[in-house]
Amino acid sequence: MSANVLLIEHPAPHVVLLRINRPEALNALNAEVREAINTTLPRLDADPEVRCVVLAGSEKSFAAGADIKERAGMSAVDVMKMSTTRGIAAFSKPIIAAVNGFALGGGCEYALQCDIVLANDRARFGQPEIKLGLVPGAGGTQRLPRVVGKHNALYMVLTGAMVSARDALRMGLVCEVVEGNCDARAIELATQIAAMAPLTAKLIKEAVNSGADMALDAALRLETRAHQLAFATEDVREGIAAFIEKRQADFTGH
Ligand code: CO8
Repeated sequence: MSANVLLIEHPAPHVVLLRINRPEALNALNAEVREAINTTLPRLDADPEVRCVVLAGSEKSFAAGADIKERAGMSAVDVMKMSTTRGIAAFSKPIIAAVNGFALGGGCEYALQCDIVLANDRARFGQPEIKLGLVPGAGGTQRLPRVVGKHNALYMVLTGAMVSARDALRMGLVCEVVEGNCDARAIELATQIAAMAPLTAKLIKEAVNSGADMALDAALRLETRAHQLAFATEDVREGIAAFIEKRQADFTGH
């Protein structure tokens, strides 16, 4: 595996920025990129110094989907043997997608697997698989409707049309649209999140993500347990003491 298809940057304390780096192919997600993401994220998950991750691409493209040239001629068995995309969805810490330019097919699905999605004003989101005769394979028929609703999702997956950043914002696929380039804003948000109590951030993320797949009653019980568990951390003492003493909390992750 060549080292540079996924650049690892450290733009702020406790923040790691992963940059997909195949600009010549609009950051198409070939096996090398997918493998790099799938092996790097578990390492960052286990590193207590890392509290928040930004996933970004290049100026023109976040990721233009699976590498179509690599998939040409593949059999169903070849596709079954390929590594899956659990990497992002299984990451337990907050992860922000900074989408500049294209987020298509697997690229849109990678953004959907992140917790917060920012876009620049030139971003284009789409699930063009149908134009290739393909069914989306990393959440386009499942996560997308849960985020934007059935009708917006079916519009995207059945037409393959690209939607603008503004339309993505309207649909709830994106939280914020930034003029120019959204990397700096993503790093700013990540820095803000990295200053919070990291174990609490994980509990909150788990409650939101796991709870979304449960009946409300069970999900509320999950939230109650997470709420109670947070009281076992030293960071809760620190957060409450900092409030009473009118100072900034210094969370240590304990
Ligand atoms: N795969 C391979 N190469 C690509 C891809 C891609 N997905 N997208 C762009 N490229 C390459 C082009 O072939 C071209 O290379 P070259 O110069 O060697 O010919 C280079 O990137 C630049 O692309 P264009 O010249 O086409 O640039 P344009 O600005 O004219 O067009 C588009 C940009 C509209 C984004 C266009 O490139 C395009 O339509 N790309 C394909 C988008 C697409 O269909 N994506 C879906 C792929 S299928 C998929 O994602 C299934 C997901 C299953 C799960 C996977 C989990 C990872």
